[in-house]
Parts: sequence; C-alpha cells; structure tokens
Amino acid sequence: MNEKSKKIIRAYRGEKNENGQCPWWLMRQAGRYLPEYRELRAQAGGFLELVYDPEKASEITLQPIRRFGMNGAILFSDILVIPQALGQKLWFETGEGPRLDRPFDFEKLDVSKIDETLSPVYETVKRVSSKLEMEGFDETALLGFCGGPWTVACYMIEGGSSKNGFAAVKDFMAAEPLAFSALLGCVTNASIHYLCRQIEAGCAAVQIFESWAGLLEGPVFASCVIEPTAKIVKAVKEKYPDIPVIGFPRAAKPGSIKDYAAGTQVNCVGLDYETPLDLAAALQKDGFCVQGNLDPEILLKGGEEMKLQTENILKVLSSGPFVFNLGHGVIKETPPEHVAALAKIIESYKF
Ligand code: 1CP
Repeated sequence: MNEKSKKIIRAYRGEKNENGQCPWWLMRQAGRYLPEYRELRAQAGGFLELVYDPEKASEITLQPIRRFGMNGAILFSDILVIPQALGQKLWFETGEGPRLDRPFDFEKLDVSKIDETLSPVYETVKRVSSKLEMEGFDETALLGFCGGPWTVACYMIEGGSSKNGFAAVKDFMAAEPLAFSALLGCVTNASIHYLCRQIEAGCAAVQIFESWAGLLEGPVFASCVIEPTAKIVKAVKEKYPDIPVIGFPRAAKPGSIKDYAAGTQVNCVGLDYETPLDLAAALQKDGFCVQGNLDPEILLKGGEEMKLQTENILKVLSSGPFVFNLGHGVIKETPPEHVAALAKIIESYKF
C-alpha cells in the first residue's frame, strides 16, 4: 500500500481523521513489558546486540504490531547510537541504563563515518518495511527516529543518565560555549544524515525525541532546542518534502511548545501527559497535527480510569489531525493486556 494513503501519514500531513477512527501507536511499544522481547533480549545477551542485529531488531519492531495492530511501527533502535557512531564509546550497565565514555575529546567526533556503525539499522528498516507488507499490515507505517540534538548532547556530556537535571551539561555550556555549540552542530548534522538514510531505507515518517526539552526555557530553549531542530526539519524536507516530521519536546512549558511548533515547522507536535488539552487543540487550529498524551501510569493501572482518560483525550482531539499516543514511554511493568484494552477503546471510539 502506498505510504501516503495510510491514515497515520495523512494525519501527520495535517488531514483530519475520517470515519470516526483515529490512528495510534505508543512510545516504547517495543520493549521490556513484552515477554517475547525479554526472550530475544536474553538470547542476545544485551540491548546493543539487538539493535545491531537486523533480523532481531526487525522482529522486535513487529512484535507489538502483531499483538495489537498499531498504526505506527517505531523502529527498534536508540537515540544514543548517534554518539556511538560518532566515535564515543557506548555501553549499557545492567539495571543502570546507558553509559558513554567520559572524559571524551569532542573534537574527535567524525560525522563522515557514521554509516559504518549505522548500516545495520538501515537494514532493519528495509526488513521491517517488507515484513509489514508481507504480513498485510496495510494501515501500519514504519516510523524512524533520532534524538533531539540537545538531548543527545546532554547524554554525551554527562556520560549517561542524570539524577540532577544534567547539571554538568549546564556547567559545560557556561564554561565552554564554543565547544558546546560545535557539539550541537555536529549532532545536528549527523541526525540529518541518519534520518535521510532511514527514509531512503523505507521509513514513512520520522520523530525527533527531545526528551530533555523541559530543562530549558526562553532564549536557551530557542538556541539549543528550536534552532537545531529547525535545521533538521528544513534539511529533511528539502530532500523529502512528503515525509512528515514529528517533534516531541517532552516537558517543555506551554509557551515553549508553541514556539517550538512555529519555530521548527514540524508537521506534528508530540505532547507529554502534562500538556493541557486546550493547548493541543490550539495547535490543531494552527494547522499542526498533535500526538499524545495519555499518562503511562494510567496505562500501567488500566481499568475504568484508563477508559475515562482515553475517551476524554479522544473527545477533545480525535477529529483534528491527531495521532493517539502516550505522553511518554510504556512503563516496563505494564501488563500487555492493558495495551490490548487500550487498543479496543481507541478503535471502538466513534466521533
Ligand atoms: O532491554 C533493555 O534493557 C533496553 C531498554 C531500552 C529500549 C527498549 C533502551 C535503553 N532503549 C530502548 C529502545 C528505544 N529507545 C526506542 C525504540 C523502541 C520503542 O520505542 O518501542 C526508542 C524510540 C528509544 C528512544 C530513547 N532512548 C529516548 C527518547 C525517548 C524517551 O524515553 O524519553 C531516550 C532518552 C533514550 C535513552 C535510553 N536508552 C535506553 C534507556 C533506558 C534510555 C533512557 C535513559 C535515561 O533514563 O536517561
């Protein structure tokens, strides 16, 4: 099926949803809450071993689709493959999350060689595209992604996750502003190349995960989040004008979200669960598709509260250009049955 005629792609491109049905997928829909993922993960031995194995990574991408039939299949990979491909060592400490080698000389980063590391990811994209078609998922589009340059730079400078709002990153920005902006520029260029290669391999839309957008406000938000993202959107659109770009500025303040939408010109703005629905509706009026924003804790709990909150989101947003999603990733303790129940609620809702 032609990618452009899939309802999720039409929604991302700004068309209103028709026939009382809205497209959906869930951030982190492929992952540890699924027993079939845990099984493959145990076989492979580690997370990165899965990411760079196109057969396993393509299977993991498809696992939630086979169970629940989402309209978006998010590529199984990670935002931190970019620093790794640029030459900064990446590993995952069991139970502790990602680690990146520090101290690291950022002048050594090399954008020209990233495909040497990333080519298995493009092969995964090809395999997922053909499996989706072969298995008859005519209304499921493959979504590629990268991290927002600010978020990726945060992990690169910190050397991993942070328990104190990436305070070391803010110190680095203040102490070495030129090195910091060179780093952002380098990650931005690598991300443009990476997204274009994902599109060439078969992705029908791409999402930029700016998970730490909420750490910044005002002019610094503009220079570190909006500007690099706008550069990515412009470059991708120059080459692939029909491919929608989704931006997810997680935890950004309402004013910043509006500036982000207008300043980056993403097709769709992903909203976290704290974003008020009236702001989402206002973005729709301004011509943006919106995506979100059920609280993952509500999916974890399931039941009547999940039904009420899901229907409330659908009532306010579903007729506009809208893609239902969570406001952040699926929590790993979530029972898969809750996802099945959520699918039913979304698919049986009529507007
Ligand atoms: O098996 C495991 O232990 C690995 C857990 C895991 C998974 C399943 C990691 C490590 N990454 C992923 C996959 C992943 N990550 C996907 C594709 C699958 C899907 O969404 O279904 C995507 C889109 C991401 C994106 C990602 N990675 C983000 C942005 C979204 C977000 O969660 O805010 C971030 C911040 C990362 C970094 C990262 N990778 C992994 C972890 C545990 C983290 C977060 C570290 C932290 O908490 O700071």
